[in-house]
This record gives sequence, structure tokens and C-alpha cells, in this order.
Amino acid sequence: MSVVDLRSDTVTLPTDDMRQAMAKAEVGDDVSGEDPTVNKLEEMAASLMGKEAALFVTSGTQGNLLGVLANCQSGDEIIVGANSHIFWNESAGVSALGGIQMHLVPNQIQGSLSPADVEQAIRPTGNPHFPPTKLICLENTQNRSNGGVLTVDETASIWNLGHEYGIPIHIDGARIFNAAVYLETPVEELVKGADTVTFCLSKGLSAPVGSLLCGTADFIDNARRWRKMVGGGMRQAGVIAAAGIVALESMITRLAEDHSNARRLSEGLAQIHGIQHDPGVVQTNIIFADIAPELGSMTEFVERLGRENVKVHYVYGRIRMVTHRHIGSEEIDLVLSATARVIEDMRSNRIG
Ligand code: TLP
Repeated sequence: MSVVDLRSDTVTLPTDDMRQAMAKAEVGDDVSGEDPTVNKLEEMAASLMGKEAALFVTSGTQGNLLGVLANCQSGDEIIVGANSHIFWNESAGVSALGGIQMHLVPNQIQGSLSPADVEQAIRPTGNPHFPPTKLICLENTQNRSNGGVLTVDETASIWNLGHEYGIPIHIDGARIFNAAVYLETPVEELVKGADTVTFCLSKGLSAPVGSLLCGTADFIDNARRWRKMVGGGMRQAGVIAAAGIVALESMITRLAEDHSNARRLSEGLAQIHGIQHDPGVVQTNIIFADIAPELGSMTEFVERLGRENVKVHYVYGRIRMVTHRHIGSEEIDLVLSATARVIEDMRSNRIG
């Protein structure tokens, strides 16, 4: 029986078109700027985001790291959401490698930051007790906040504040196309006030590897040096960039299918007595749920579901399910029936 893997949209496999494009890719030494396929991907990315330039990087983590390192110096402080991936999941790279302190502000339920909270976190200048605030980071969609979408207005309220204080804005847009598809808004609108943005090719867009960091030409020149320093200078990287081009050309609009499958899964989960889940917070392809504590632990649930050939993640103290290209309505039905069975088993084990 095949496995239904809801752990992440990072598990998506390259499409046949991607593999063909990879096989035929024209390549060169990208560290010398001579890989035509990488150059094409970077131009496409910059143009989609409405920025001057873009840099092909190994991962979303590297894109965010370079975004921070190229905007700040050791001893500076950045403002990030308390639910942000930069804080939770990037191994404290900005602190370890950049000497940069993270100042956390709370995320709202769907991931946005309140301008009042951000303003309060901005350090007054001229006081030697304080590190200077050099960057404000947003995340769209906000993974740990139910895959929530930041609207243009929510984003603008923060970038306006940043501009008022002369502080640049970086968007971790690992899933920015999910936000754009959900809002039916051109992605450029969602990032137009941000100075820098990272987005990923290797999540719902299904490319095997890679992310793009976008910003001004000067910023990207600086980030390119940092990329070399952290070992991210790749050579004939056109082989993987070719899949990224196919991803940008053909995989964006289909993200709507992932969202409607997530909605069906969410509504089904909410019907299962013993699953604690609010469908009202689901906007894109990420679903968080809890197990009623009297039934047993979340890890037990994950383990039992695994035995039913359904893989989900236990992250941040909750169950996470992510829909993607390999999950259709048949898989959603399988997941819902397996979940109901596991919950019933757990209940009868407690009673029995
Ligand atoms: N997120 C992964 C895990 O690290 C949790 C996932 O499965 O969701 N920003 C955001 C918002 C992300 O969700 C991720 C990946 C990244 C950055 C990092 O991307 P990669 O994995 O390419 O380094």
C-alpha cells in the first residue's frame, strides 16, 4: 500500500518536465556568472518580485541567512515574529554566523505582526545599552501560524513603519506564491514595499532544490559574497535551476488545488471527535491539529497513523499536515478514515 506523506510540501518530487529540462540545461560556471540557465532563473525571479536582481541559493534557510547577513553587522538586532521560521528552524544561523540578536514580537493568529508591537521593539538610537535595530523580518505564508496569509495591507503597515524608521524589511516568502494564489493578488504586490525577499522553489512548486533571494543590484552583489563565504557558490547549477524555471512557469496556479484539498481535510478533521482543530484558521496548505489529551499523546497518534501508512509531522508541540501535488481527494479520504480509526483505537485503549 502506498504511503500518504503529509509531513511537508518539501517532499514533492520533480515533474517529468523538470527532469527533461534538467537533462537539456545549458550550463556554465555560475560562480563566474557564466551559467545561462541560472542567469535566466535569476532574471525571472527578480522580474516576478519586481526587484532589480536575484540570487539562486541552495535553500530557504540560506536565502534568509544571506538576507540577514547582507543587511546587518555583528552586534545588530533584527525583529522577527515569535513564530518565525528564522527563529525556530534555522539553527540560529543569524546569531551563530552573523553575531546578530533576534528580538521576538508576537505573531497574530494568522501570522501578521502588529505595527504597535513592532514599533515598541525598535530600539531607540543613541543609547549605548541597545543594539541597533537593522532589519524587520516578515514571513508569508506564516508556517507556524497555521500557514496564514499576510495581506497587502498587513504587510504595508510594517513596511511603512520600517521606512519611517529607516529600517529595511525582509520577507521570508518560502511560500509567498501560496499567499498570492490565496489572495488572487500578483506576488509583486505582496512584496513591493519589502527591500529583500526569499522564496522557495522546492516546496509546493515541486522543484528538487533551490530558493531565490531578491533585492537591489547592490544588495545582491553583497549577498553573493556572503553566499560564497558560507559555501553556497555552486558551479554548473543550471542543472537544478532548469527545474526552477519550469516551477515558475507552470507550478504556481496549481497551488490552489493544494489549498482546496487542505480545506477538505481540515473540515473532515474537525468532524472527528477527539481531534481538536479549527477549520476557520486554514487558508493555504498547512493544517495544525491537536489530539484530545485524554486519548493519549500526540507522538502516539503520529506513530499509530504511520502504521496506517499516513505520515504527518509532530512539530512545535502540535500535529502538522501539509497538502501538496501528491495529495489528491483520494488521499484526503484515506487520511480522514485512517485518522478516525486511530482515534477510535486510542479511545478504546483508554477506556478498555
Ligand atoms: N520549512 C520546513 C521545515 O524547516 C519546518 C517545512 O517543512 O515547512 N521559511 C519557511 C517559512 C519554511 O517553512 C522553510 C522550510 C524555510 C524557510 C527553509 O527552507 P529550506 O528547507 O529550503 O531551508
